[in-house]
Amino acid sequence: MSISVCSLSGPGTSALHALGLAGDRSQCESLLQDLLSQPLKGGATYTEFLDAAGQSIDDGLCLSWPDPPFQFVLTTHGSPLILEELIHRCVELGAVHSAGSDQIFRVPEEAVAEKVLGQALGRLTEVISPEACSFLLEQASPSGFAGVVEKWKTQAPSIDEVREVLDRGLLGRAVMKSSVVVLTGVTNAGKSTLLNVLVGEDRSIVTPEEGTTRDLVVASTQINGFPLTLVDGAGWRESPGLIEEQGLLRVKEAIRKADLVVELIPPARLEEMNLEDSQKEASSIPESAFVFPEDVPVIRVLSRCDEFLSTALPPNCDLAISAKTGEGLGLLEDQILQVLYGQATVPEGGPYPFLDEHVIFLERLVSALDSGENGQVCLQDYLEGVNRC
Ligand SMILES: Nc1nc2c(ncn2[C@@H]2O[C@H](COP(=O)(O)OP(=O)(O)O)[C@@H](O)[C@H]2O)c(=O)[nH]1
Ligand SMILES: [Mg+2]
Repeated sequence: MSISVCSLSGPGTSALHALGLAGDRSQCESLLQDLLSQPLKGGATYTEFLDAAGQSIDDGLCLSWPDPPFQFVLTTHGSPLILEELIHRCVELGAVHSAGSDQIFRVPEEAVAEKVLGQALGRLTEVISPEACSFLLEQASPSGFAGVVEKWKTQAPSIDEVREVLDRGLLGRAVMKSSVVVLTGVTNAGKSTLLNVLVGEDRSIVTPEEGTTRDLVVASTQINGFPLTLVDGAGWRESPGLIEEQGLLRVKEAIRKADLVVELIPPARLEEMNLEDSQKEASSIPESAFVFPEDVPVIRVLSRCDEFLSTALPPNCDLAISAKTGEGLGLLEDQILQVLYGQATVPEGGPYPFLDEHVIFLERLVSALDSGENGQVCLQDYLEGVNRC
């Protein structure tokens, strides 16, 4: 019998799994007579899939498939175990398990580079915003990164053209990879409240008691389509307890690795900072607590601004927010993206390398072109996964 069965879906759990039956149509139909509890109907048959003992493996659809190489596509619930059992049953009934990941949706003739196309479509399941989905779909299209790579296969690019695409790498990768933003400030500055608001759920405990947060709280969110990892931890204060001191060490370590620090300065702290030096000595937190590494950008924010009596922004703050009323939060979000990426919206229009390996490939291509080659070897090596140039 010349029937092959293969999984059309990725590994692991998902909403649905699909497998394809390819080969001679009448042979496929006779296999299905044993596999399905229902007789085949025209386009789609809702049915149980039966094992050798006639027990149901799962229920799902058997679709008569219009395009070769498949004759039929079976959909099941999303467990990899069901998929495995169904493939096993098809093999019992005479099919050959083909491990090849045949594409269910074939790429059109004017196809874009399949490698990049696959990377873009494959990552659709990972992103959590509509903006990032649109971005990936565009990168998979002829006008996206997949498209330029395809074009370069037949028309050698100029070095300037490659450099121009390479320059877009920071923004493109930002859509796929979280930057780490650490929230810092004195105790009760409102760090945990802000984290909860930005994430949209209560991840960090909030109380009026100083020293509430001790361990680091790490939470994922997205702003305007850019994924971000937010880190909240212990706040600075005079004579912290033993556990808090440990917590502060963790905050310092997190700051060292951060892409950005958002320092919250509540009105009470502002007053303290405005005291004369001689008055400060008695009670204040050491200034050294607020020294950040030079290479980590800092946004200084007046927090709890609903409690601030003046309307003028203090000179040492970039903006004012209230996590309670929501004032200034949109501005803060935009500012975070501006500082990290130079713009607050996911890029649209044109090719953007979106993986680290794209940037490495483009850097190699630039140096190949720079040394007088036409770049085809480098391009081919990248597309075939060879690590030579
Ligand atoms: N009025 C006002 N209170 C706030 C605001 N943000 C936080 N708080 C309150 O300040 C206290 C400390 O907040 P918390 O988020 O735990 O501060 P943290 O120690 O910096 O994490 C809590 O009672 C919060 O309800 C704000 O924007 N306005
Ligand atoms: Mg806290």
